[in-house]
Amino acid sequence: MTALRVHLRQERITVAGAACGLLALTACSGSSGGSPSTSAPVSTPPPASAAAQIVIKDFMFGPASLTVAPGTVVTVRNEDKTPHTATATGSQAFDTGTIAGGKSAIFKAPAAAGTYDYICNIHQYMKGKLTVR
Ligand SMILES: [Cu+2]
Repeated sequence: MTALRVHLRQERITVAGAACGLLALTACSGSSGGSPSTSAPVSTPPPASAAAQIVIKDFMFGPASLTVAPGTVVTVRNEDKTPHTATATGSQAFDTGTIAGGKSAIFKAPAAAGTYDYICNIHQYMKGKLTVR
């Protein structure tokens, strides 16, 4: 009656959906009955939106407006020769510090949903917007 069991399991997986990956491997992968595919400490592979990038080029942030999930690690790449920063205004929710020309820095998006304006501290007319939701 393995077929029936597999069938039931598939239904469960379908219902469990995304939660499946978060729960321990036992819930999802123990079906083959034999060799427990251990390894892989559950470091929860991040969802697709968990990495984001801002590129600074010609004294502009690109994209000028970026939406990310809370806590997303955002890489800021400076493709200019001039140093820049990506610094949240007001809230001071994040700040890359000075990024030398050709270098990158990262910051973590705030945990709180909202819209965060940021600027380059060195060239304060450079403006960007980070939306967290
Ligand atoms: Cu700048």
